[in-house]
Amino acid sequence: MRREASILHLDLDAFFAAVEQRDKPSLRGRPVVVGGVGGRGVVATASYEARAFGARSAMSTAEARRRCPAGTAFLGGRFAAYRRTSDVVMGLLRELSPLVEPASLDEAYVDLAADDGHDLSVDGVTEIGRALKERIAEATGGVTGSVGIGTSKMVAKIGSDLDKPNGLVVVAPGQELEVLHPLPVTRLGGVGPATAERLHQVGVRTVGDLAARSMTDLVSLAGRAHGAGLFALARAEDDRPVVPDREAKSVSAEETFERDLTDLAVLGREIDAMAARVSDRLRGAAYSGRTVTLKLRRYDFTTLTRSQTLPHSIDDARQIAATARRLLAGAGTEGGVRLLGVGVSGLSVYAQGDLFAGEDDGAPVEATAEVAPGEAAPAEPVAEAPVPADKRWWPGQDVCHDELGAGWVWGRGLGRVTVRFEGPLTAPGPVRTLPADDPALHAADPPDWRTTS
Ligand code: TTP
Ligand code: MG
Repeated sequence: MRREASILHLDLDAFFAAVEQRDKPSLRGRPVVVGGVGGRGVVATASYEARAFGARSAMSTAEARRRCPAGTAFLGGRFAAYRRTSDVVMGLLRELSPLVEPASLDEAYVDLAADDGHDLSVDGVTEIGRALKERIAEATGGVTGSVGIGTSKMVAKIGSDLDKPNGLVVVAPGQELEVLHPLPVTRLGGVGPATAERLHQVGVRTVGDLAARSMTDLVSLAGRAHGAGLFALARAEDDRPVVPDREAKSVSAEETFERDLTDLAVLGREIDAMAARVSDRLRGAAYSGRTVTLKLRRYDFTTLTRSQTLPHSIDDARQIAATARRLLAGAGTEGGVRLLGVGVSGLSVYAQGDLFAGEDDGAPVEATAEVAPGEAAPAEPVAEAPVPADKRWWPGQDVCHDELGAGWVWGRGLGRVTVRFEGPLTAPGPVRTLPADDPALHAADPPDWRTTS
């Protein structure tokens, strides 16, 4: 561990939702949920206003709709806008140090010791964090971030999460255990639900409880490598360096079983859980991939991999799981399986609107934000045959109308589309309902939030 608190971790607050609120002034200060808007969609994130009602990442959108009040906006994702905002933030981090390691679109580590201009005293790094937060909010048009600074990556990351949103936590050298030990073990990276369950069963709930266990105990609970890792983390021992510009080539998850498994149904459930983890990580980094790989170690330690390349990129847990299950069925489970892994490679960055493709169940969807008095009412879905033209539009999408200007899709009924005409630099704007096949209405690029650029 370092002597100085020289590792900074930044995590933007409610990132996708914050970008939506920046670009859609009528949604500022209101509950916003970003994710799959179709019948089986999943929440990517919720604004803090929506979290107050219980909306959370990875919850089904249907559940979030039940929890959130009328007036909550449910929007699809606009990855081009998120990536552009992310690039601006990563640029600011690179001004602080040449050693910046992006961990996802909204998260990065910075090694402050790699630039000798910095005062690395506690006061010095506190000022660096404060000034950085201010510059981020200004450069992004109001997206805020939370910063943690400490002697290791683990401590910095835990710090950035301690006082969200818009937090700044500096863990002074020597104070690591005081901060760590009261926290639940699930706050440590690498303690998933299965490990947490096993730890709870033996009375380990906090990191402090974990630190009280011997290495032998932890190895018998979690296996050799994982147990040793937990032992170190509970003591705040983490000497992982900040590695600049690590570009993901694949995203994978794997699991070793305590006993060899043969039951296809049980293995199928394991695959589903791993596919969900892979999908979360892909989405967090705004990637999707075309090749799904299954890794399988048999009872006799022979290891094989099987992969399938699909015609288009995917990030959806169900599609990843379905492909991996097919690969497993092809490989066979005779004799028992000791380890399974699921990975996605051949990664590409999302195109705008791709995010939740494949989840559309054809039902009319709209952002469901309420309309202020005096504004045009949104389209009621009308009893007529669905017009394919309305499939082009999805809630939250950027559009431009030849006469009415720039705006975003507020909702689409059968054969109609409702647009709110506003942008990041305008006041909240009016909504208008148009035919979905209006030739004057076009899909558009994300608006620029900077007045000069
Ligand atoms: P997070 O940093 O985990 O979440 P957040 O920024 O929305 O909220 P906060 O950090 O304030 O708690 O993830 C960053 C973005 O990644 C998030 O805005 C949306 C996306 N994401 C998903 O698509 N699916 C997920 O399950 C999670 C957790 C995040
Ligand atoms: Mg975040």
